[in-house]
Amino acid sequence: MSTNKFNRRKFIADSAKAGMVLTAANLVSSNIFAGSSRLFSPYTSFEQTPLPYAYNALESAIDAMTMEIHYSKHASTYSKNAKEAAQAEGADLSKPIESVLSQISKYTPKLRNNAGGHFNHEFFWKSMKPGADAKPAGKLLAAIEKDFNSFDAFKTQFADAAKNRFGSGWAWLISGPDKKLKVISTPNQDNPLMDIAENKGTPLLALDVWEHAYYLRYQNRRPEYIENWWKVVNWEAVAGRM
Ligand code: MN3
Repeated sequence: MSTNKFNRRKFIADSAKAGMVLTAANLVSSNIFAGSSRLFSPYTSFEQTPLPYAYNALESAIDAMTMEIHYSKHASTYSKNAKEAAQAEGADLSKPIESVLSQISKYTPKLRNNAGGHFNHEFFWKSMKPGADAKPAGKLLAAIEKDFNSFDAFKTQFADAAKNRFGSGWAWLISGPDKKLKVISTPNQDNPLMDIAENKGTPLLALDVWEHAYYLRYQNRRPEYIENWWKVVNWEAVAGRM
């Protein structure tokens, strides 16, 4: 384990012990995240990062053409427009995008939509992997069973949030300010890190239910997309965000 990684973990552990409220803004302002340690940062820059698998790797749930258009057209446009809007509005592009999201009410709808869109997609790609396990294990499974009664009850609640989000938006599993796990959904490209969010918290898992995410294979059958999507959820990544 690198020194940077160790220091960050130790900082987070010590801060949690001290009962500090960890917001994106105060983590970002900490020296631990300055300079080269940004390379190891769990935070999101304004730049699009490479997809962690091939376009056709998630075929059991999402076809290659959808992945390619989604990543190389839709998501790359959010990144480009977020940078453009951040520059025009005087937001600091060298800081993680989380710090902009935490005070998004200060900015225009263009930055809200595109910074949200960029963060949400970076988060979404890393929430999936080929050959995923059917369910989580360890602490994450225990926390889900505690807060939703069972893993199946959680899946039903999450799928319902995704199905019932009218129009375009996202379904989320978050850890709320009370540290309880909660299922929520957001409209458009909003997310639970935004100061304007109805339900704020740390995002653990996200599902894109915009039609561009599933229409080529599933057309109007959003529930079928959601059902198949469980096959590619990267539970290790979700657990790592707790
Ligand atoms: Mn999308």
